[in-house]
Amino acid sequence: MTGLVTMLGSGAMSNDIEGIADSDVMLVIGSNTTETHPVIGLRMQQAAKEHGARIIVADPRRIKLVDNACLWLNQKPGTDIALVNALCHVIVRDDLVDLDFIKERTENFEAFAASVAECTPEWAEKITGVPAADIEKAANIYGTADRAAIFYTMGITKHTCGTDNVRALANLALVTGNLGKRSAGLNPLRGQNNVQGASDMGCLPIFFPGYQRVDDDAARARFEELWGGPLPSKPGLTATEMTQAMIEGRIEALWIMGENPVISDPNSNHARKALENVNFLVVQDIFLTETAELADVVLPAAVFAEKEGTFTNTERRVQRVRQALQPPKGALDDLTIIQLISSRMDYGQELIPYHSLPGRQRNLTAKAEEVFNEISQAWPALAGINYRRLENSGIQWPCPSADHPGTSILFEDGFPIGRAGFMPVSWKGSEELPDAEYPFILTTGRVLYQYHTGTMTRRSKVLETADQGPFIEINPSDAEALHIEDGVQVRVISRRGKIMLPARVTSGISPGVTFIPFHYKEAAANLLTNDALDPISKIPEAKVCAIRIEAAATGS
Ligand SMILES: Nc1nc2c(c(=O)[nH]1)N[C@H]1C(S)=C(S)[C@@H](COP(=O)(O)OP(=O)(O)OC[C@H]3O[C@@H](n4cnc5c(=O)[nH]c(N)nc54)[C@H](O)[C@@H]3O)O[C@H]1N2
Ligand SMILES: Nc1nc2c(c(=O)[nH]1)N[C@H]1C(S)=C(S)[C@@H](COP(=O)(O)OP(=O)(O)OC[C@H]3O[C@@H](n4cnc5c(=O)[nH]c(N)nc54)[C@H](O)[C@@H]3O)O[C@H]1N2
Ligand SMILES: [Mo]
Repeated sequence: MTGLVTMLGSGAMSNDIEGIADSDVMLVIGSNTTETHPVIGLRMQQAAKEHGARIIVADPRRIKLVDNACLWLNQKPGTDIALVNALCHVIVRDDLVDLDFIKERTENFEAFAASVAECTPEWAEKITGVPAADIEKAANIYGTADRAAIFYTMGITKHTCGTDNVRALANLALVTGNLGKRSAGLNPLRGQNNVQGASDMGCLPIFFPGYQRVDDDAARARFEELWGGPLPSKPGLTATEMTQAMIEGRIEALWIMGENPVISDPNSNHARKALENVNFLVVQDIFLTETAELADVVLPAAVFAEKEGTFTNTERRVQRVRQALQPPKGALDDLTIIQLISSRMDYGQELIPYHSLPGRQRNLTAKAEEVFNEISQAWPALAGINYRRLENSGIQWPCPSADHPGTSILFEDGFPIGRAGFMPVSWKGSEELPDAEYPFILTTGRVLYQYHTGTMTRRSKVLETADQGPFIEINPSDAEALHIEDGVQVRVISRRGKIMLPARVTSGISPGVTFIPFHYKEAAANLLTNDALDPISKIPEAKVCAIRIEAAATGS
């Protein structure tokens, strides 16, 4: 049996952005869409205002999209499985299931139905804090819609139960037949501009390009032939597993390209210690970041506007990027840097045969095109795409042949590996929960004006002026009990670290729950967060840890 999540291993949207306009219902869960995917957020708002689409928001904070929603499920962080299983419970109980779809395209329905039999809305209310009546209402709205789409992002995945959260959502889409049709689907909105392209290319320890597993002998044989050499058959470590490996001295040298883990990794004190334990650290970045400051060698890279290639966006659309500027003196595009280094290692020139030689900027386009042609040989889903076809607009994969128009909606003609299996999941709490000493839940995330560790956005005067800097959201009742007023400095302490920052007192967050954006090095949320990992995806639990809050005027 193949689970839908395995088929969606790519993490891409099953549907397209254009289809948002015609959705009847959108369940937006763990995604602050208007701030983190503003273009898509705007489409959702338009769909609600102009086409009467009904939006259900499931988020522990009153995000802006709640203004356009018919229902806000204000759940406690880390309780999504209970919530989603209860939605499925009602849908099965009230016969809102799509039986034809279940019979023709899925398997394991009986086991799944049995697994949600006990997940009543009343049970879920106790765990999530969402009134049972609202869960009934949400299940009814989603379950009776013709075209219901799910959108989710980090509020779902950044948990020790992140994989199971996604499986629960996949079950919900399957049981209502909301896959393989327009304006529906299961839609994780990808984060960075080209994170989709990076995962497509195999920037994951278990995959060659195109999600072909390194431990699959047939796949490996194809790549060994294409690349003309032996390849490892064992998956490597994920970035998050590397932290522990560095602490234990199992990693001697590390080459970091375009990441700033000193600020972005959970439990930063631990992450910094790990990086300091590496004998030889190379950082390749466009700026001298906090991580680059720890490096033995810093390789200055060119920015996106200074290079050639393609970006693949969240709806699987492959698009050309063209050089608009020359890089500053000393900086090179990432591809050329990699080529220069590999040509000085064992590889020699032979295995990196892109015809334009390293360093020759003039030939960047030719070189990037050569790489692209190799990609279309390596992965059948891109076989039909080439630079000529990308000249004027992007193409959505899979695009298996030169006359194929690309695919805006996945699974329209069925699932690639036969039937999709329901994957029953059961709720269990987050790894670190509040107690007497650390009584609040901290969840973390983003704001509109800043991008992650701020290396880029914090250099922009316009953004820095518009943004209000670090803050912690606290419910008014908690603030009152702690004698904290809006705007005053507070000290926030977890088992791993402490920071100082101003309080933002708001009823947009529930009692007992707090939120800190992780952009600010002067009040780095990740000094507090928990680095416990999801056992399957190895994603850390950035969205739930336990903290204590003190008025900064008291104690030391
Ligand atoms: N302005 C801006 N835009 C960005 C980025 C940025 O840094 N700045 N980063 C980009 C990247 S790489 C990514 S991955 C995306 C991330 O995009 P999002 O996932 O939308 O961003 P976050 O703010 O991390 O979290 C989203 C929401 O999850 C909610 N949440 C927290 N815990 C839970 C929970 O347990 N359950 C549920 N259901 N919700 C929860 C938070 O309240 C928050 O509103 O944004 C991308 N876009
Ligand atoms: N507490 C908490 N922590 C989180 C999250 C959360 O929700 N909560 N979210 C997590 C998520 S989803 C993400 S994606 C990470 C992001 O974490 P990071 O990726 O570490 O954060 P960025 O600040 O985006 O770092 C990207 C770096 O790439 C550099 N760069 C930009 N363009 C180029 C280029 O063309 N070439 C090279 N070589 N470098 C370039 C930038 O200068 C920057 O230093 O943070 C994670 N950390
Ligand atoms: Mo991300």
